Amino acid sequence: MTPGTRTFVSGGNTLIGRALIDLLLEEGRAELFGVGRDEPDVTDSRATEKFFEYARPQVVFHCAGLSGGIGLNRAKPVELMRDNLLGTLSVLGAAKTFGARKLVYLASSCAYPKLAAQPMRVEALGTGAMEPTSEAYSTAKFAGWKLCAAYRREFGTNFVTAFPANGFGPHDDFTADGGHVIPALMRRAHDAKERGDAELVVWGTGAPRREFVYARDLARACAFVAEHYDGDAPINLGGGTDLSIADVAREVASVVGFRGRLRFDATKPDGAPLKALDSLPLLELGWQPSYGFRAALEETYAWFLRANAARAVETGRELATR
Ligand code: GFB
Repeated sequence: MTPGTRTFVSGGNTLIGRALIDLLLEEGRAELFGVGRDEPDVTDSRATEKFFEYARPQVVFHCAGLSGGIGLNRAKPVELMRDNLLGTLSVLGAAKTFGARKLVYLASSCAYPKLAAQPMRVEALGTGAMEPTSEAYSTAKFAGWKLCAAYRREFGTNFVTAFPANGFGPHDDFTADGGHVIPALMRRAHDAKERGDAELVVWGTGAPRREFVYARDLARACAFVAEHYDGDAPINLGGGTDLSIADVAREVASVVGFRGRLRFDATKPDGAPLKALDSLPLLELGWQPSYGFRAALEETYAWFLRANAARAVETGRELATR
């Protein structure tokens, strides 16, 4: 990708989409279209076609699609599935119609079978039942992969599918009930510290394990795949840190500075027991993660504090003008 490569990143408001836009802007490696308010509502196929007709992106990263943690997946399966299916149909269709030379579709590690052998290899996809708590969303992400494969087969389009590990970082959903484990725990540990609470509740048993990759590393991996991978097979974006949820909770509490005790609430769901990815194909292509887990957590919390302060000022300003 060069400074003149016409590029569109859908989902500029998503964790990875935003990190990817920031990366491409910082490195000046693309001529970006559809950033911020210019991004079309990709669940509206007509608006998406109109945008592609004007922007004519040569490279497309399809990161758009509502996502959330185990809480949101249990509460809003229809909205999650519908939003992801509509967006993927629109963007892949428009990318084919207007001749994008490369499209990278971001699926999700939850599309793997719940009990897949670890670390999960792409050959395991579709060989067993998915984790029930996120099955609607996971099926939509799985369908996106299959649609990419169908476009490749029928039209020879260079659409590749990437399965990222659990991402975290700035611009994530930090709501206590809707966010993924790291942002949700960070928000709750911060509030507990501010209130002087004696304990912080962690959902589930703490026993499940997850592989975490910092959003800036996932963005770098996406850009790397756009330039170096054209294969039929999907590719895992991992190489991150494999931790138990209990260890994640301890790390988050330590970074936030919450000194109380952790209480594990086993009435909340654990979700998939393990979710580590086999990312050897990506690593063998020459990509390497560049952030350590602790440093990435600290950078995320520093961003959270700035965003929180800005929001407090904004709210304060609103209150003052009432
Ligand atoms: O990150 P998470 O919500 O999603 O949960 P998944 C990971 C683990 O963290 C589960 C535990 O075992 C949760 O029980 N956990 C502990 C918490 N405390 C909390 C908390 O305060 N909030 C949350 N959310 N979890 C997601 C899918 O599965 O993986 C998404 O639901 C997406 O659709 C994502 O695919 C990549 O990792 O279990």
